Formats: sequence, structure tokens, C-alpha cells
Amino acid sequence: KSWFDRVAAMHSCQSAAQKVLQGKGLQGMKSYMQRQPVPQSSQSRDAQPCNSNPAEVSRFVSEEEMEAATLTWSQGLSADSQPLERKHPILPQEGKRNILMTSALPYVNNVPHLGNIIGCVLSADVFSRYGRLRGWNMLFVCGTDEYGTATENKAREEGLTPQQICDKYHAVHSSIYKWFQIDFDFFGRTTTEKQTEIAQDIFWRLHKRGFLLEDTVEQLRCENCQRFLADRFVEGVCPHCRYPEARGDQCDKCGRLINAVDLRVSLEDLSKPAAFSLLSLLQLETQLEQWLEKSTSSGDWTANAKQITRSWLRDGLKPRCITRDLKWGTPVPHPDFKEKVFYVWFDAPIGYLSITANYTDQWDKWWKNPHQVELYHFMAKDNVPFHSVVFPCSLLGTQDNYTLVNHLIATEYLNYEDTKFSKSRGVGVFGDMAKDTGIPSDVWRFYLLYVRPEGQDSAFSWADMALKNNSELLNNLGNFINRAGMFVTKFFEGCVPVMELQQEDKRLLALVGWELQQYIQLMDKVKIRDALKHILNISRHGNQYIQVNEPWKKIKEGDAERRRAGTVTGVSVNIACLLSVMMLPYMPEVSQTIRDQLNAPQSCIGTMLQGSGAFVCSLNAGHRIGAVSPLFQKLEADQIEALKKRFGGQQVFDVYDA
Ligand SMILES: *[C@@H]1O[C@H](CO)[C@@H](O)[C@H](O)[C@H]1NC(C)=O
Ligand SMILES: *[C@@H]1O[C@H](CO)[C@@H](O)[C@H](O)[C@H]1NC(C)=O
Ligand SMILES: *[C@@H]1O[C@H](CO)[C@@H](O)[C@H](O)[C@H]1NC(C)=O
Ligand SMILES: CC(=O)N[C@H]1CO[C@H](CO)[C@@H](O)[C@@H]1O
Repeated sequence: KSWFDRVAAMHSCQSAAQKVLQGKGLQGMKSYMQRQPVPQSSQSRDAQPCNSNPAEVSRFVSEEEMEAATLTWSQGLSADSQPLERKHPILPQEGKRNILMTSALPYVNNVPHLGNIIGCVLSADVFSRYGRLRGWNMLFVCGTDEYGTATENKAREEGLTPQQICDKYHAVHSSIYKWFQIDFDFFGRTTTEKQTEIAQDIFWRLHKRGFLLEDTVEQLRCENCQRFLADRFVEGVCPHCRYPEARGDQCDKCGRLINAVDLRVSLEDLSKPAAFSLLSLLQLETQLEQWLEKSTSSGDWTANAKQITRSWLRDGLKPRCITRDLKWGTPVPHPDFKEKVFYVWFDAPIGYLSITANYTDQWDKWWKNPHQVELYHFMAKDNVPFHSVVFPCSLLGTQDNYTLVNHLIATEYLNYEDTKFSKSRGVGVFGDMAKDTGIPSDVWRFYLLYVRPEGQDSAFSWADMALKNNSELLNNLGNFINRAGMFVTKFFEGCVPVMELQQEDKRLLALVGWELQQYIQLMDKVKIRDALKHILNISRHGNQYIQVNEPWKKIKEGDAERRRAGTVTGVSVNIACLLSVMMLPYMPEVSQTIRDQLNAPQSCIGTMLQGSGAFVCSLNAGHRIGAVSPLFQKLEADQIEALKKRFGGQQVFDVYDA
């Protein structure tokens, strides 16, 4: 507030505000400011006594903050915290925050690599687990995207039918996501009756309203193998920015959509025969822009999603072909186009609807209910235009009250040891191999979320994974939680001791409460990686607190010291309980283990993540905890070296192609 008052008093600020906010004054900025995370004030840091190690400098905590934190703490668990059971089918409920979540549909015949996992399903999983802890009514759907040329090709290679290929790889995907503990409410597929029904309905509506056009477009065809090529799998030089590895549907460098025929490719036996096609995206520009303006300003769109969408619209909407000359797809119902199927980029996003329809007959309560439902799409940035322009245009054109995306969450790319994941070169870790490393699923989740490409590209590195494992998980988080539990077991016969709070303890409660609030503000905005850092900072505070107070020494001294050791132990074990709740979305298994070890009451989960967060005393004096044991194993250097060699790119490790 004092910073704001000081800045607000400056003349230059006032005149700028006058210009931009058009007379509303600085009050016009208030709601914007309130949506931002609380800044860390440098003034407060200066108020701390001089300290040579900047990492040790803690926030300044005022008397008021300490009193407020102590009051919250003493309120204890609330009896009416939300039950966690999920009853299927989950449907929107009056008076609740109803959230429909999708993660980009993985293409069925690719085994997903770690980049795919963090970009889509894992990020969405963390948010859906978090949302349920907050008491929101969540539905999380996903499934395999099964139609298209790539499936036909794979079937030919393996001597199977496309359906058999889909069945086989759908099972592969399911088992990988299960191992990573991705907790979908429903994981379906696009090759269903519902898909045909809904896609054809959308098609006819667009047709009746005049949004489709018959025209002739060129397509890439390989004369040698006598077939049309899937856009996504053609590589060439981007006609816009000359990036040499652009794909036939899109350039990953400049983000523009490409017509595959405009790509410069060097294959010799390609032809570009004309084909009749139906095109969409006509006349929807104004409607789209109005909707986008509203959605991007009221919802949480990541910066890259907004920017990619803007650069798309700048070039104007051009008609896109929505049909292809294949067999393996959703049939076009129009009698003049009987031989054609829908193009995957028209068809695949409709999969979100049809998969939900396979989950419940009342799917339209989610998908045709924009007033009650908020829609989140999770994806990597290369999928943005299809979700922010192409798919919304299909739905807007139907004039049928569909639920359109409110929050578009796109990650940047995850590289592998400073290169790209590559299936063909055998570089990188693919979903099916992660479990063979012997590293637990929770540790994988932790590291992937720790390096989540949030706001910028990041890289998976074995050495860094070992470091983070050992320094953050083992020495910081695991060590703190384990010590807190061990003190209760060893010094207090397994019962939480009486706590008599002093200034120092109250100060810690305030620090921890502040970190919790930051965590909630960030998680509400789907800043998953940034929120994780606040969990780790709580255990850092905790370790420091134990280190300074040395309960293992005090317990051997006089009465007053023994009571002090009791307070420190009691506060610490309560922080451990809070940490288990905050960690639940990230590491569900470890979180459960901690709560089992502490014998923590179920209501601690609902209570602490209510509102803006409440660090309460959930393990009262006299509470008996369970058996305590270490949570994490050390990753040894030789183990990491072996894994690095194994996945380093010298050999192809594709068990499914074998
Ligand atoms: C967490 O603690 C570290 C080390 O004490 C500090 O550098 C960092 O800024 C803190 N992070 C947050 C998000 O407060
Ligand atoms: C979808 O629903 C149909 C009809 O109820 C059922 O036969 C099919 O197995 C379901 N498919 C999936 C992928 O759930
Ligand atoms: C869309 O749904 C809302 C309520 O959910 C309703 O008020 C509105 O009239 C509907 N619009 C159309 C075009 O059906
Ligand atoms: C393999 C590896 O990097 N191990 C390190 C794990 O962390 C501990 C301490 O944090 C180091 O001593 C190990 O070298």
C-alpha cells in the first residue's frame, strides 16, 4: 500500500493514468492489481538486520501479521470442510464453481515423451487435483485421437487394421498415464459413434448457416506410394520465416499455420493434385474477435496463447479445408462428398465433446452451458491456434450455445539435455520407459513439474534431476518432514506435545501462512511450477527453525527447555501436515504416505486450502501419530550415469516398433 501511495502521488504517474484509464483514476487499476501475486517488497528486506548470505534473508514480519497468523492457527480444523468423494457421472451443480478440463488429445500411435506428459496431461492432472481440494466441481476428460493418415500408415507397417492399431496403442497410453497417476475422470477415444454423431451435427449446422464453401485445393500426394500425405508428417521450409523444419500444418518457429502445399519440400515423387474440399472459417471473424476479446480479458490465458492467437488474427482468417481423401476418419455426411472424411483438425477437438458424451448422456450439461461452466484447455504451445481459433469458430458457427474456452493454458517446450526429444533418433525418455528406471512415479512428477516449461522453454537433464532429487526432495522436504515426525516418536512417545507459542513461533506461523497464500494465488492462476517453489520454501523455513532451536538438545535439559522442545516439535509436525496437503496435487502418493504417518485427520485437506489459505493447528496436543519412516531414497551418481547412457540417443529403444 505504501508503495502504491508513493507512486500514485507522482505527477508522471497521474498523467499516464489519466490517459490510459480515461478519467477513472487509479481506482480503475484496482481490480487488475488485486489479481496479481503479492510483490515481495524490497523495502521489507532492507528492514532486516544485515546478513551476508542473501539466501538466508527472510521476509520482514509485522506484529499484526503474527497476531493474525496465531488467530488463524488457533481456530483449528473446520468441521464442515468439503468431502472429497467423487460420484460419477459428475455434472455441473448449482452454486458451485463448475470446471470442465481437457488436456490435448494425444495422437494414438505415438508413445508420449516426457515433454508431452508435462505439457498436457500432467499439468492438467495437478490442476484438477488442486481444484478438488479447493472444493470446486471438476470434470477432467481426455482420450486418444485415433483417426487420420498416420494411423493408416502404422496399420500398414504392422500388418494390422487401423482399429487394431488404435486398440493396441490406446492401451499403451492408458497404462503410461496410469503409472504417472494421471487421474482422469474419463479417458476415452475419438473412434466412437458419438464422435460421428456430434461431428456430423456440427457439420450440418455450419452448412445450413452458410459457413462452408465448396472449393478445390491442392494436396500433397506421394506418387510412389499412391497416397495422400498427412500434413503433420511432412517437413519442409516454412514459406513465411524459412525455418527448415516446419511441419505441413504449422511452423513451430513462427507459429503460423501453413498449407502443406506451400511448404518447400525436397521429395521428388510428390505431386499436388487438386481435390474438392469443403472449407470453413468464413465470415466468422467479427464474432470470433468479440468472443476472444472477452475470453482473454476475463480468463487466464497464458501469455504465449494470447500472443500466438493475436499473430494469427493479424493475418486475417482464411478458409481451411475440413475434408480429406481417406478412409480412416469420421465420414462427411453430405451426399456429394461421400468418399471423404473430416480433416483431423476439424474432427479432433470435437473429440472433447464426444468423449464426454461417452462418459455421460448428459454431456450437454457441460458443453452447452457457458453460463454455469468454465472451460480450461491444457496443451503445449503448438496446439494453441487450433484451440483458440479453429475449434471456437466451428462452435460459434453452429449458433448453438456451446461452452467455449475460458482459460487456455499453454506450456512452452521441454527439451532433452539441450536437444529435442526424438522418437526416430531414440533420444529422450518416453512415457513407457520412465517406470523401468526404478525412480518412483512421484519423483518423476516432482521433477517434471519443477522444470515445467512455464513462460519459457526448459530442459530435462539427468544431472539436474539427481541434484533436485537429493537437494530439494531428500535434504529439504523429506528431511524436514521426517525429523518432525521422528521427534514426536522419539521424545514424546508418539503423541504431539503441548505447544506454548512464543514470538519466534508466531513469526514462523506468519511466514508459513504467507507462503501458503502465495501458493494459492499462483495455483489459482495455474502457475504450477512457481507454486511448487513455495512448498519447498516452507520446508526451508521449517528446517531452519529446527536447526536454531535444537529440540534434540533441549529435551535433555531442564523443564523449561523440555517444554520449549515440545513446542518446536508440535509446530514442526503441524507444518509437515500442511506440506502434505500442499503437495497432494504434485506427489499424491508421498502426500498420502505423510498423512498416514502422521495419522492426520481427513478434514485437514479441506480446511487449509479454503479461501485464501489457512494454516491451522490440525494435530493438537495429545494427537497420536503413526509409524514414521523416510520418504525418499537418494539417487546415486552411478545410477544416474547409467540412465543417462541408456537414454542418451546412441540406440533406439522402441519396444513397440520392435
Ligand atoms: C525461496 O527461498 C529461496 C532461498 O531461500 C529464495 O532464493 C527464493 O526467492 C524463495 N522463493 C520464493 C518463491 O519465495
Ligand atoms: C462409448 O460408448 C459406447 C456405447 O455406449 C460403447 O459401446 C463404447 O465402448 C464406448 N467407448 C469408449 C471408448 O468408452
Ligand atoms: C444459452 O444458454 C443460456 C442459459 O444457459 C440461455 O439463457 C440462453 O438463452 C441460451 N442461448 C441460446 C441461443 O440457446
Ligand atoms: C547423483 C547426485 O547428484 N547426487 C548428489 C545428491 O545430492 C547430494 C547432496 O545434496 C550430493 O552429495 C550427491 O552428490
